[in-house]
This record gives sequence, structure tokens and C-alpha cells, in this order.
Amino acid sequence: MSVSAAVLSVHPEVAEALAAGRPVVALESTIISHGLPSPRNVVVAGEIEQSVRDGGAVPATIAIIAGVVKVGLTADELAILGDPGSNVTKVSTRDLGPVMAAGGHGATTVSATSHIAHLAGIKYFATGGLGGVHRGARDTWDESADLVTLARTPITVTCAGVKSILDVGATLERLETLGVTVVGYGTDAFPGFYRADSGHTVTWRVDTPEQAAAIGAQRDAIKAPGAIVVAAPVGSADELDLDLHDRTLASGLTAADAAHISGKDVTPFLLDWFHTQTNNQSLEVNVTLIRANALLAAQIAVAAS
Ligand code: PSU
Ligand code: MN
Repeated sequence: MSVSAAVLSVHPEVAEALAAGRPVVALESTIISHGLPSPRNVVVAGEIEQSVRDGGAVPATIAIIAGVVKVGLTADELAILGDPGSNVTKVSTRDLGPVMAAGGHGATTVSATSHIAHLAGIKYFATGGLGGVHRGARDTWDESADLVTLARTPITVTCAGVKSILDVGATLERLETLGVTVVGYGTDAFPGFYRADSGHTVTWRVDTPEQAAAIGAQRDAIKAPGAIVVAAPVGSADELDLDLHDRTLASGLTAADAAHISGKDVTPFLLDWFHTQTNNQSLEVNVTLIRANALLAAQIAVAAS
């Protein structure tokens, strides 16, 4: 796939690894700019990249810096994304053109990151939790663009399921309709982001990185258009307490409603609500699970290479 270097700037370390067929894992940047509080976000961004390296792969964090789509960021670029004063737009696939045209900074969601990773030839991607169908979607029609992008983007994304702020059952139904393969990692239960078990089950299960890589290879062989979601639960010792989770979610949904939060602001609002209301316990769970996902994605990329 040829894309002008003027719009898609691949970091030399990433470009060399891709050219040599070495494992590379894409990472999103919305979690840095809109999912985690400053200044911890920049520290965590570095830790996530380190987890990918620990797993034996090269990290490629994706974002838009001054209108240019970057695949693999420098420390200075990570710092720009983490600074609340930088005016970083949350960029889903529909926002790519406008932010590039304006020469702005953009933090890419799972949707935009998957699209760019695939364009750059990267087949593995790690995140915290996918977006999906929001509670109340019957009235609001609020469904993350992550779902439709995953339907048409043949990558393997490692995550802790979908965010527990969502309607998880409805999201799983939509993933089925959209042709996205969902695989539990070491579990038959679909993970619940802050919680190991969402209360829903998965159709497919793998227990090793090799098994996950084999599914990706066969998907590619048969040219199935959609993503494979490798859903890895947070460890039982690291979960958010169930009562605290349910109470915080209920109060957060009420608060979002009262403040008339809608559209792309809903997810950042609820994540921030969790972090403040749980005294950062949810933040620690989020950091733990995303680092574990980054490590696992690297192990899958290594197994495939
Ligand atoms: N996972 C996290 N924190 C996040 C997100 C995922 O642990 O901040 C982000 C991802 O970028 C995902 C986005 O694509 O939230 C979904 O936003 P929305 O619901 O507006 O589509
Ligand atoms: Mn939305």
C-alpha cells in the first residue's frame, strides 16, 4: 500500500522492523490524551511501550502531530499528547481528514489507530478496552466507531474486552453482526475491562500466543475482512471491587446525563469519573490491564513472526 510520506510518517525504528519482518505492535493515543490524567499519562505511555519491548516487539504509538500522521512517536511527541495545554483532538476515523487539514494535534482512538496501523502494514495492536454500544443507545444511537472500523480492518487487537461503562451484551451482538472474531484469552468469559468477567461468554478461546497467532494467519489466508479481538481479562488480584464498580458506574451515568454529556465526550467523562470517584483505584486497574495487553500483543506478534 503506498501512502505519501508527507502524510504518513513512520518512525525509522518501526520502518526498519517492518521491512525486516520483525514484530511490531501498534498502540493508540486517545488513552494518553483523553483516557488518563496528566502527568501520569505520559509516564504510562512510556510504560506501555516498554511492555511491548519486554514482549520482544517494537512499539508504534500512533497519533497526529501538527497535521502529520505519525507511526511511532518520539518522547517529545508523547509529551505533547499528554499535555492538557496542547489542544489535542480526540480523533476517530471520521476526524482524520479535518485534523490533518487543520495541521492540528490528534489522539487516535481504536478506530483511527486500527485504520492507520493497517495502512502502515502493522498487524497487531494493543489497547485497554474497546468502545462499543453505549447504555441507552436505543434512544441515543451512541455506538463507537471502533466497531465498524474493526469490521473492515484485518488486524489482531488485544484488549480487556469492551469498557464496562457500555452495554456489553449489545456490543457483543454488534461484533457478531459485523464479522469481528472475539476470542477469550485463557478464559471462556468475556472480560469486563475493570472486572475480569463481564457476565457474558465468548465463542472461541485460546490459551497461548501461538494459538492466537494461528487464528490471525488463517483469517489472513481466507481474507476475512474483519479484526480478531483477543480479549484478555485483568488478573483477579487486580480487579476493581465489584460494589465500588457498580456504584461508580451508576453515579457516573447519572452525572453524565445531568451535565448533558453526549457524543465523543461520553467515554472520557465516564473514565475520568471512575478515576476521581474511586480515588484512582480504577486508574491503577486501567494501567495494569493495558500494560498486560501490550505485553500479550507483543508475544502474539513474536509467535506470528
Ligand atoms: N481504552 C482505555 N481508555 C480509553 C480508550 C480505550 O482504557 O481512553 C479510548 C479508545 O481510544 C477507544 C475510545 O477507541 O476510548 C472509545 O471512544 P468512543 O466511545 O467515543 O468511541
Ligand atoms: Mn460515541
